[in-house]
Amino acid sequence: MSENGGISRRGLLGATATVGGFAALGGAGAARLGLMGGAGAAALTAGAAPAAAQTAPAESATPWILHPGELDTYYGFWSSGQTGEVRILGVPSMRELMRIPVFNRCSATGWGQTNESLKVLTENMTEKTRKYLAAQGKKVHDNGDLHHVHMSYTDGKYDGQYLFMNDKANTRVARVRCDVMKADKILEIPNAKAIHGMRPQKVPSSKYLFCNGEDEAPLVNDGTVLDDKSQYVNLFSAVDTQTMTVAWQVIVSGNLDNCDADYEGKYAFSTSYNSEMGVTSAEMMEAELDHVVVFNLANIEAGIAAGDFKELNGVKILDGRKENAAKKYTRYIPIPNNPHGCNMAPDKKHLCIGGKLSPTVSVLDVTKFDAVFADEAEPASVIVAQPEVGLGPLHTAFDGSGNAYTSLFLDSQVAKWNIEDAIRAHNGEAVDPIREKIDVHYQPGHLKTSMGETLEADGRWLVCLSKFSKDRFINVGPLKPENDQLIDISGDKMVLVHDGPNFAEPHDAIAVLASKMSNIKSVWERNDPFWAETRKQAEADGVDIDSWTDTVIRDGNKVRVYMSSQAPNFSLEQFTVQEGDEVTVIVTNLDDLDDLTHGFTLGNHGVAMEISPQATSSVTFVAAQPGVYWYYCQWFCHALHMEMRGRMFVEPKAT
Ligand code: CUK
Ligand code: CUA
Ligand code: CA
Repeated sequence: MSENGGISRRGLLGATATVGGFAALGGAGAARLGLMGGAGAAALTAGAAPAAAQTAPAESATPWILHPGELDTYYGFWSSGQTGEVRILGVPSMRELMRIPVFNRCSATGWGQTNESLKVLTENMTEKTRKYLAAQGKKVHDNGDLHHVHMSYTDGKYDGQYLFMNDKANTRVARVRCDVMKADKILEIPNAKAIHGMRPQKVPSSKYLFCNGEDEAPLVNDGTVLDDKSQYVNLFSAVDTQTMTVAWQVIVSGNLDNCDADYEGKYAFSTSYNSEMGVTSAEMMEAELDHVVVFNLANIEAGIAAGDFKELNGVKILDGRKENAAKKYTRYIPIPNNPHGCNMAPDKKHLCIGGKLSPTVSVLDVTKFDAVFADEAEPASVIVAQPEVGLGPLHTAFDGSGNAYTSLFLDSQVAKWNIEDAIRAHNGEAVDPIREKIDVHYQPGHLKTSMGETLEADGRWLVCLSKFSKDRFINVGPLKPENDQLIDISGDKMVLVHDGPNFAEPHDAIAVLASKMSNIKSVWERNDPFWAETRKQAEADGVDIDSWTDTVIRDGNKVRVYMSSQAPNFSLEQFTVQEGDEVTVIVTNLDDLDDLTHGFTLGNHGVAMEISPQATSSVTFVAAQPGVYWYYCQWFCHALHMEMRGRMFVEPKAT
C-alpha cells in the first residue's frame, strides 16, 4: 500500500474484517456505530490525499493556519532535550505529528522494552556502563538529554536518509532511519564525556558524524585522578555514519560545546567556553578570550594512516592540543567570551560564532583556514567581522540571501543582520549591519530557518525555540512549557505568527522540505533488518512468521509464543506457561493497510508494545506469578478492538 493510499476507513474495515469472519460487524456495523466514520469520513480522507495537496496551491494570507485536511510543506524534526526523544512537527502549522523514542523509555511503543529496541539500545554500550547498569538491576538507561537533531547530507543538501542525534546525559549518539522513523543504531562513545554539539559532515556526504565531548575528565578515568588537571582531557569524536562506530578521536585543549562542518568537506569546528579547563563557574569565566577549534580532516586522516595515535578502548586517539600544533590537526581561533553557537552559513564561506557573554557574533571566513594551517596567517586573522548584535547571543540561522538571525538570550530578541554589511563595518565603513530586532517570548536558545543549514536555505520560516513561556499560555502549574515561536521571514519585516507550546525541552530543530522525504514508508517490509534476530530465532524454531501462526515453543524454561495479528484478532486467544518460565511473545502484524497498527499489552506485567503494519515485535518477561492474565490490543484498530484480547495462563510450579 502506498503512503498516500487514499483508502477510506470504511474500506479499510470492510477489507480486514473479513479475515476474522466479522465482515458484517466490521463493515456496516462499524459505520453505524460511528466508530470509524462512514461516507462522510471517506469524503474527508479523499480530500486530504497528499497527492492533491502537494501540487502547491497558491499561498493563503495566513499560510501557517492549516485547515482540516491541509498538509504542511516542511517536516520539522525537533529535539526534546531531557525527554530523550525526537519529535516530528509540521511546519508551518507547528502541529506535533509523531514522536520517535530514542534514548527514553516509551510506554506507547514499547521502546526500551521490546527485544528489537533493546538490541539497538544495548549493542554498542561500553563495558563500564554495562557493569554499572547490572549493579542497578537494569539493562539500559531510560533517560537521555537529546539536544541536537540533524539530517544526513549529500553535496550540502538534505538527502532524506538518516537523522542523527546526541545524548548529553549518557554520552551517546543515535541514528534514525527516515524510511520508518525508528532508531536503528545507538552508540555510547568511549573515552569522551557528555556528547553535546553534534553535526554530520555536509560535503561530499555525511561520512562522519562529528561529536563534541563537553565534560573534562581524566583520559584514563579509573578513580585515581581528581585534582591533577594535566591529566584532564576533552575529546572530539568522528563517528563513521555507515557503521556507527568511532572512526577516530582528537584530544583538544579546553572543552567543546557546539560544532558544525564546512561546505568543502575540509574542516569541522567547535566552540569552547572553558579554554581555562576550570571546574568551577568562576574559573570557566576567567579568560577574556576562549576559542573555536578547527579540525583539519585530511591532516587527521593522514595522521591516522601514519600511525600517530594511541589506542584506548578500541578507539584511535590523536593529540590535537595546542602544544601539538606542528602536527596541523587543529588550530585555535581566539573568540570572546564563553562562546556557544557554531553555525556555518549557506554562502559556503562564513562561520558565525555566538559570543554568549560577549554581545558579539564572530564571523570567521573559512576560506582563510588553509593559510592558518600552513602557518601563513595568524589564527585571529580569519575573523572578518564581529558585529554587536545584543546581549546573550547564542545561535545564528540564515535565510540564504545574506542575512543572519541571532538569538539573544538575555534580550529575549532575535536580531536580523546582514553578513556583508557586518564585514564592511568591521573594515571601517559607516554601515549598520543590524536590519531589525523582534521580541520573542522568552529567552531564546536555538533558532532555525527552513532548510537554513543546507545549500538550499530558502528564507521562508524561522522557528525560535524560546526557553521560557511564562504568561504566554494559561497556567499549567510551576512547570511550564517551552515556547517554540514561528516567525515569517519572507518579507522585509519579521512577523511573529504563532506560539507553539512544547514539552521539555527542545533545544534545536530543523525544517526539511516535504519533497525531500519521499522515501518514508507507511508499511514495513517483511524482511526488514529491524527484527532480523527475531526472524532467525523463528526459523530455528521452524516457525514462519510471515504467515498466520499460533505456535508455542518450549525450550527448557524458555517459552516462545508466536502469534499473528489481523484486525480484529490475535491468532492465539490463549496460551499456557509454567510459573518461572522466561516467556517471549512474538507478534507479527499481518495487516498491510495504512495506519493499521496493533498492540500487545499484558495485564499486570508492565508489558506493552506496538506492532505497525507488517512489523514483527517481541518482548520477553518472566511469568513469575500463577494465574489468569488477559492480554489485549491497546492500539485502536477496529470496531472489535476491545474484543481483540486473549488469556495467558500461568500454572503453579509443580511441588
Ligand atoms: S545547546 Cu541548547 S540552546 Cu545544547 Cu545546542 Cu544552545
Ligand atoms: Cu488490534 Cu486494537
Ligand atoms: Ca571561558
